Amino acid sequence: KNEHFKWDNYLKETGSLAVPPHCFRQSRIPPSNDFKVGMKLEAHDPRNVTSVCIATVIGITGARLRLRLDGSDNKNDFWRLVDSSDIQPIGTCEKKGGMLQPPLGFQMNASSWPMFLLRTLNGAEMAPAAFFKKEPPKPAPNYFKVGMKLEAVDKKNPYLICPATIGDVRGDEVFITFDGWRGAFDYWCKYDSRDIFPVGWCGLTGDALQPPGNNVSITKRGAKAQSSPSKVTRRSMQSPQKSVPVPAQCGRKTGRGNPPGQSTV
Ligand code: MLZ
Repeated sequence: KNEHFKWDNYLKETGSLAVPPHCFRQSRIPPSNDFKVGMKLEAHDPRNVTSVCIATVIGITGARLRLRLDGSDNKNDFWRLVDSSDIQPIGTCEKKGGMLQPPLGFQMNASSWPMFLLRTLNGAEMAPAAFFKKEPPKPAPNYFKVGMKLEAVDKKNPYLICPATIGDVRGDEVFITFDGWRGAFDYWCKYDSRDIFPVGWCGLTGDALQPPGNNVSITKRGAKAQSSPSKVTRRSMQSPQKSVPVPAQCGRKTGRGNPPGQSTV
């Protein structure tokens, strides 16, 4: 599938290492995805995580499901791994003494929720319990190192998994930067986030790994300069130093190791 992008070559070209698989909260062999479009399940509402809602599988992508909450609109789809603790078979909530909730932004009058729930579950194709896989254990501690490569969900375009580099590490958090893109997509997350994967993950799941952006720096120097955005940002935010009065803007451009004019969208 990912014909045009080869991790092996890319790691060599950039003189970089992959984050070792044991660092991630992901199973070594990706779980099989047995779900089918149209099946229903219970899911935590991403916008209101304490409530459990009914969701429908709208799409299948690698080891992930594209989900839509019943009674919600089509603008708030979200993606979950089949071994995510955010999803469970229908009936789980009730078994635990909980109540299924309308999603945030329920499109009907709140008073119509009980009847809506009844109707949405009536004759629904419920995803069998065996399709839900156990969430892998949390590795301890944070073994990530700056400069290492991985595959990461682009949170602004969550259907995309892209080549990324660890830009910084602080406590149990890691800074995800996307190769060939400016900082617009970067984010901090916990080292045990379910949105980050070892190199080769998409190749194994059949998910489409995006190629890096247009402005990949393939030199070791470039990769190194790219690897510590927080330091660069901090430096660029300081007032110009006495000895070298370089404008902040200029410092940032050179510090990022990226040529100007690359797109962020
Ligand atoms: N704005 C682009 C997607 C950019 C993806 C970047 N991922 C790091 C588009 O909508 O095509």
